[in-house]
Amino acid sequence: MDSIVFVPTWNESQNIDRLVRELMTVHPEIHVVIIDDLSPDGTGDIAEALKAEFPRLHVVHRQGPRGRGWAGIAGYIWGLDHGAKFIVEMDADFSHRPRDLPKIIDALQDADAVLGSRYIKGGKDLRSSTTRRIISRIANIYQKIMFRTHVRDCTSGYRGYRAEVLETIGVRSLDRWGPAVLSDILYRIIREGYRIVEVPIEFPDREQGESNLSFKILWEGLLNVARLTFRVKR
Ligand SMILES: Nc1nc2c(ncn2[C@@H]2O[C@H](COP(=O)(O)OP(=O)(O)OP(=O)(O)O)[C@@H](O)[C@H]2O)c(=O)[nH]1
Ligand SMILES: [Mg+2]
Repeated sequence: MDSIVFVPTWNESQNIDRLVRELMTVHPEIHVVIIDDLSPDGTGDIAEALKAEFPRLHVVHRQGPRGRGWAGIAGYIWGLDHGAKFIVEMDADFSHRPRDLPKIIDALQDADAVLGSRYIKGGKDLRSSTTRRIISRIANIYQKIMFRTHVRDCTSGYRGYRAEVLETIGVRSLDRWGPAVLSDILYRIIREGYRIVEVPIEFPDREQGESNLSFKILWEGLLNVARLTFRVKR
């Protein structure tokens, strides 16, 4: 398979059906992989049922403790083990718009990693909460300074990678429970000198369902960037 997009899900039963349908429509060949952590609201069952309709849909039901980070790592490894050339990750809640997917895959033709960016020309953070927009801005400035990078949207979770990049940076041996895994990946990609391209995305509020953001996630994100920068082991 050429390209996959994987979507970590936790209680996304209100979004999953429409998301799968839209992803299948926006790209005629892409394989969609749902990485669900046995969501109690039945997201995994809904996804499983959709497989009959969409042969390009795959569902991983993770056992054990849940986590956006571990689900992401499972997604990278799924793509590598299935011979994908391009591996894209995105959220299930329509903050990441399916219609932006072809743009990310196109840009991967000439890049090692592609980030959907809110902070370049044409990109927008459309969320209604000023606090959330400010937190994201500050988190980005902090990470940009710490990693000494030209990347504008370091914390974006709408991203694509060439498979060999993920293999080289050692995603198989990563162990991170939360979304901070995105920093682990970006840090390693920057350090290896890979070519990173940003494409503009609009980032609206989640359409349905409940937020997973917590103080614990923010704190872990802050700490992880410092750990990486100062090369502190775990
Ligand atoms: N598999 C898995 N996915 C998760 C977990 N936590 C969050 N996710 C998914 O990761 C993606 C990002 O989570 P969100 O809840 O949208 O986090 P956010 O964007 O910071 O916050 P909101 O948009 O306000 O909800 C979504 O697709 C979630 O369903 C988890 O523990 N396991
Ligand atoms: Mg979200």
